[in-house]
Amino acid sequence: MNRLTFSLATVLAILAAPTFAAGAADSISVVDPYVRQAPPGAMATGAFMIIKNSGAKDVKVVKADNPASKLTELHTHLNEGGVMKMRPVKDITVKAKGEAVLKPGGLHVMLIEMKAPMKEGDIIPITLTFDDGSSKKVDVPVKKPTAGDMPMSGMGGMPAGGHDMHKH
Ligand SMILES: [Cu+2]
Repeated sequence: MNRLTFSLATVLAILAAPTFAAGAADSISVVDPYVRQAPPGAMATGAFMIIKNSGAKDVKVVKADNPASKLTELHTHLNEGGVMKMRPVKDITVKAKGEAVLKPGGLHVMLIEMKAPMKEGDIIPITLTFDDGSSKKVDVPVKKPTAGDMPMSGMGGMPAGGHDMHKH
């Protein structure tokens, strides 16, 4: 009997799930998303996109998730004493009727500990969760980095060993 009750609750929870998708996610659209193809052996890479908010209220992205890496974090780059460093951020605000730009050298979604090598054209589904609990799945294509994409000068000749986390 307990098991039946539990199962019923589970089914109801699943049925109810689409209700939670309504909300902030409805006013959010994502433009030009891409994951930068990680160099061979790199442990981590970044995902970039423009997140637009057509709603009348600010929306915060509080979490990102994806099945291709063990960890997914929201990051930004900060200039600390002339050195660009990545730092996790608690959330990313998308202003009402505005947008948040995730780009190399700035805010990004960090994919840490890739489970498998990625190649150009792979699609990585990234789920963004917003502060009201609603969420949106974005299919993000993998792109090769281009020269103009590299935000940090002077990094090109450095060996990757131990510095993967700081490479983008
Ligand atoms: Cu990062």
